[in-house]
Amino acid sequence: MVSGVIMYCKKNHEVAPQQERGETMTNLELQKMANEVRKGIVTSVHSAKAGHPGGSLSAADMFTYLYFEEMNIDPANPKWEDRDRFVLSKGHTAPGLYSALANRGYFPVEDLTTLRKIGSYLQGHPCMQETPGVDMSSGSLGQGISAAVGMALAAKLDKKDFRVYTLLGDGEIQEGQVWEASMFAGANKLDNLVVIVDNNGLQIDGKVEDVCSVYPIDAKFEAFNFQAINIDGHNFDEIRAAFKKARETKGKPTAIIMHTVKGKGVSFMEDKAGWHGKAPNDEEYATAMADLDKIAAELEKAGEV
Ligand SMILES: Cc1ncc(C[n+]2csc(CCOP(=O)(O)OP(=O)(O)O)c2C)c(N)n1
Ligand SMILES: [Mg+2]
Repeated sequence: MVSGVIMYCKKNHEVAPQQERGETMTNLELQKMANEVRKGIVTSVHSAKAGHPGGSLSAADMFTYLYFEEMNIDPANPKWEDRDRFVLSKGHTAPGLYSALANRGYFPVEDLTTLRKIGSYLQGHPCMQETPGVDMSSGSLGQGISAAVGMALAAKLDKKDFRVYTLLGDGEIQEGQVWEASMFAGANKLDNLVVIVDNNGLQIDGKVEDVCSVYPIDAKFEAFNFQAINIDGHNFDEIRAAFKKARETKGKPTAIIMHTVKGKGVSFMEDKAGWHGKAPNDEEYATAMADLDKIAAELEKAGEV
């Protein structure tokens, strides 16, 4: 099992597209990989001395599932015409996307420490011209979902089978553009589109319900003619089942509302709005990595039982 995970990490560009692999990773392997993705997030943000760890860590399990199990992609051919597309609408959580892409073999994991540095292809927000595997530039909240809807419509018009996934923050869905895009997706029956909302409950200034409540999220998407599915975003069984249901549902797009913990995996960052956009100092970095090493050891032990 472990060697399988290491293969994903180390052998860049040697993993077959998802369609050829089928469901290949166990929950334990996914958990181990998500923990590696979290290490990459913490390491890159620490190295940059800036960036957004909280919302990257809450979505780490989702990034892992998308890139290692769900999407039909080929790291050796990032521009493959028929690949599934992913748009990180909450672009500030680029460290999460970059860590998943690096671990999946799009570029070396070692390059994560160049995050936000001058001349690096890993800028603070995703740039499709610079970074292999990034399908859409993003960062201005609310806009990514519109691009994703356009891609899903293009697939339909071109009679292509690829699917489109987009990840939004729960604070982000306060943007009006999100609902304009959703109305269009529902009206056009874009069943090749999955909108994922990272419902970690926090935005920059505190709780989403205190700043401007976004609840209920599922009923809002249903009103826009989506299928809405609520899941625990840290549970791979629930993630797997939601995507299966989305793939099987015809005639409407799916919204997956995943309940998560902002900062998940790093004890002192969990559920703290203060870790939305702040880098750990050297001491905090050591604690964060110790937390993640502990989780890795527990997962290793679980595999031996
Ligand atoms: C249009 C726009 N307004 C403001 C910002 C600045 N900004 C970056 S992240 C953020 C909060 C986002 O919160 P949420 O969507 O909940 O993200 P998460 O909790 O997943 O990090 C804001 C206001 C932005 N990037 N774009
Ligand atoms: Mg949030």
